[in-house]
Amino acid sequence: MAYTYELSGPTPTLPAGTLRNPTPRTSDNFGFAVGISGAPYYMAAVGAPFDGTTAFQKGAAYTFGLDTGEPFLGTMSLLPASPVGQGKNLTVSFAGWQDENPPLSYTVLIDDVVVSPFGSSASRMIIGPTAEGTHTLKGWITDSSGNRTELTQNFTVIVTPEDWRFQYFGTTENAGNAADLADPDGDGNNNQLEYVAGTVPVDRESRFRARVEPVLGQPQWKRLIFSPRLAGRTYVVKACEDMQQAEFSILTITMMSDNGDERTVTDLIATSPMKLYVVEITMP
Ligand SMILES: [Ca+2]
Ligand SMILES: [Ca+2]
Ligand SMILES: [Ca+2]
Repeated sequence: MAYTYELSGPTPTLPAGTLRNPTPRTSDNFGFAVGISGAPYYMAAVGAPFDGTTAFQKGAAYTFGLDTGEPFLGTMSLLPASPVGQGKNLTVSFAGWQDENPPLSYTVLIDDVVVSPFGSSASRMIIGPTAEGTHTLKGWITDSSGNRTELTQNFTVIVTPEDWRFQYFGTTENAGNAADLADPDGDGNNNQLEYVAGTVPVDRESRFRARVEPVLGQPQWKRLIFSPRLAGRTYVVKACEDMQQAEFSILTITMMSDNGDERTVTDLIATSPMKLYVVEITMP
C-alpha cells in the first residue's frame, strides 16, 4: 500500500489517507512511483512495476480519487428572506453543491443549535426563532467522506405590526385600541410610535422620552437626551433652524454617548435662537 500525507509541515507523521493495491502480490513494488493532481478533483496514480495481475509479467498503474476536498460552488438560501417575523415557518435550501464524492448531506443550525438534522434533503422547513434581533443561520454541507463546508449568514427576527398588535390587544387589525394612531394608555405616544420605539402600548410609564438640556460652560452646545435606545434599531437626530421651511437635516457636528438605554447626542453648533430636533427611529 501507499500512504498520502498532508504537507502542512516538513515532517508529517500521520498519513492523511491510504492507497491500497486492490490485487496485492508479494514484491509487486506498489508505490514505486506516485503522482498526485491538485484541486478541485484530487487524483493519485500509483505504479506497481511488478504487478503481474493485469497481464502476465507486466507492470500496472492504479488511479485513485482522493477525497480531501470539501463540497464547493453551492449556495444556501433562506425563504422568506430576512427580516422575518417571530416563530415563522422558514425554508432553508441548498443548491448547486458539487463534490467528487457524492452523495452530499445537509445540516441546518440556528444560533449553533441543530434545527434540521444531517440528511440528504436539500430543502428544509424549520420554525424560526421567536426572539427579536439578529440570529445566525449555518448550513453544513458534507460529502460522503465527511469533508464539510460550513456556510453562515445572519438574519433578523422582527416583530411585525400584526404580531405586535396581537400580543398587546389580541387582534391583528389596525382598528380600535390597536389602531396605529390610537393612544390607549394615554402616554402621548400613539401605537405606531410605541411599536417603532419598542415601548409598551398598554403601559403609560413605558414611552419614548426625549429632552433638550443646556451644557454647563458651553453656551453654544445643547444636549439631546432620549430613551429607550434599543439594539437593532437606528436613531438619527435631525434638526431644523428655520421654522418657516421646516426642513430637517441630519445633525453632523455632534458628540454621542450611551448610558444604559439612554442616548445623549450633544449638538456642538447650537447657536441659532430656535432649533427643533427630531429623532428618526428605524427598525430592522
Ligand atoms: Ca469531497
Ligand atoms: Ca401610548
Ligand atoms: Ca406606553
